[in-house]
Amino acid sequence: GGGDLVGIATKTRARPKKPSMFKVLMLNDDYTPMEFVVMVLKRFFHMDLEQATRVMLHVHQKGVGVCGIFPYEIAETKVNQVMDFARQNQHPLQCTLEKA
Ligand code: NFA
Repeated sequence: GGGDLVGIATKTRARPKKPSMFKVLMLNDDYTPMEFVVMVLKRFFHMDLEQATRVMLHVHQKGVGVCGIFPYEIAETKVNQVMDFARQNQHPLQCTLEKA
């Protein structure tokens, strides 16, 4: 098994590795309305009004902020959902992934 590099048997078993986690980042821009960003954070990241407003203002003031941290496939889906919703509403809001 694992952990027996120098011949001492241990109880560890080979096991699938934990999924890598990815931050979903939101970027500031000059045009997307604050209310739209709050709506996005509530709709796709399940934030309440207070939390969504806090994250929106952080992005507005600092240029970038974390919407959440998820396994790759979920993070990618969230980015696509946000980008599609922004495009449908003709806002330039941008979202991206970064390995956590
Ligand atoms: N900066 C945008 C405005 O002043 C608001 C915004 C916040 C946009 C967070 C994108 C992300 N209307």
